[in-house]
Amino acid sequence: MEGRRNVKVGMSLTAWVLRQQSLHPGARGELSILLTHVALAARMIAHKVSQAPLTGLIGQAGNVNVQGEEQAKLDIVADQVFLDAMMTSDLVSTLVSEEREEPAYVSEHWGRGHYTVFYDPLDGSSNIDVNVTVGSIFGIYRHRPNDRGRLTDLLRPGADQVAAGYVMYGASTILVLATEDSGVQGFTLLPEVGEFFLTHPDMQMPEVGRSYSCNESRQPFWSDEVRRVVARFREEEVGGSKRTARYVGSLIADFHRTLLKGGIFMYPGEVEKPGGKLRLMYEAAPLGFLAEAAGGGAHDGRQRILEKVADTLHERTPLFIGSKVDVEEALRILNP
Ligand code: AHM
Ligand code: MG
Repeated sequence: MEGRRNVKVGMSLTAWVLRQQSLHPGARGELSILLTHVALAARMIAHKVSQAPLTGLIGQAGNVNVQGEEQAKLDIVADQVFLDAMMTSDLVSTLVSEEREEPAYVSEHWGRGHYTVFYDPLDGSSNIDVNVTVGSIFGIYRHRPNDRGRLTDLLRPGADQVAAGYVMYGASTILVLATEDSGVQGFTLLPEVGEFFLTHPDMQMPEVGRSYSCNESRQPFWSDEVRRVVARFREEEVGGSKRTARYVGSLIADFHRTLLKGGIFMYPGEVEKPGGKLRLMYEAAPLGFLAEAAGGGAHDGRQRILEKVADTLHERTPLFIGSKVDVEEALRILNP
């Protein structure tokens, strides 16, 4: 594919972004600049996460966010860091964060920047206190000519994203991203140098995997179809051996493993909560964009994640994401 030419392990993120831009004659470089601001936010949040036990950033802030969930101190810090990094790019008119009920930055600057960014600044933040991997997730949309920042302008299908990705704050800090034609590329941060370097070029999800990933304690709340899906993955063999269960409870850690090793991650809807837990615009859609770009699949059980159009900014969606064959198998059981 055009955008993947000359991708070399070890090249810096900055060089990769410039290389991508050079493959698109006529590009104004705006998305390139925006991606370098995402990387800046990633480096700053990585630093805050790694120092959190030393700087008093462990624990809850005492507030409840729009989801009705308690905010960790680092949720608030990461949200502000991400917001500042986007605002200083001067390229974004609208920001929608998991931590903010309303879109930010619309009225002052609408029309000046050509992009809307949806983001979850620190997903899985309940894991911070026990030093387990957390992540930031983002999805970027370029405005259409008649967009004015109305709700309907913001709520577009994930297939419209021009770039999406995540940052994983784990043993290493890894930024995984894809643009429309770049393929999925993974960069690892060298903190002493302050730069990301390409370590995972052209990531492809294995067609089938050996693990399944879901919170099985939710079983009493599932429909019979969802129970059958999970039972199938629990019991069937792949390549002569049984699948194994893997669930960190931190979406980026579970997705990253699925991207590298294959398998399926599921957060299904429940009988009383048909939308499940995860949010479409800043969790499922960016990861769906990456999964499909890596040859995998992402579905809510009835519809491709990338085709879904939300009615509200913080809408939830069931999610079945991972290896193509495994997602298709889940769909066959859900839709007999
Ligand atoms: P958050 O956005 O409030 O951090 O919640 C999302 C997290 C995901 O990281 C993870 O996949 C899921 O919630 C785990 O939920 P559960 O504890 O129900 O298994
Ligand atoms: Mg989240």
